[in-house]
Amino acid sequence: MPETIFSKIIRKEIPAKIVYEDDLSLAFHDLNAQAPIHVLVIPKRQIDSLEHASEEDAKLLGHLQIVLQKVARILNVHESGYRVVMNCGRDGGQSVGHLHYHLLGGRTLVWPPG
Ligand code: DGP
Repeated sequence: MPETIFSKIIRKEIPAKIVYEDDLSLAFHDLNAQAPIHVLVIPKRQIDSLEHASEEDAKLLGHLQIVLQKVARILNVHESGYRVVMNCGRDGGQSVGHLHYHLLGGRTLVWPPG
């Protein structure tokens, strides 16, 4: 599938406020923040969406969740709490075709989401 703006962020061709990086993943602040803390955690290898993930990606997806935990600690929302969201497909509200987790925190979040 065609690459997205996130590939350019991974290659540092366009700037992003990076919170954490390792060989497999990148975490950076969302341009369109919906909460005081709103960070995206993405795999460096493009998977278009959760629907495009396979059993071979299970370890990578697990790694991304541990990265979310690290990001929460780096940004000091690990005790107050936070929400992890992954939008998938049109009805899920996914706008960028490169799988990503949203980490939202820094305020009390309502449920259910819109
Ligand atoms: P989603 O709607 O779940 O696909 O989320 C995509 C998010 O990506 C959305 O919250 C806005 C964010 N975003 C889109 N383009 C950029 C960009 O160039 N830089 C950053 N930091 N975030 C972006």
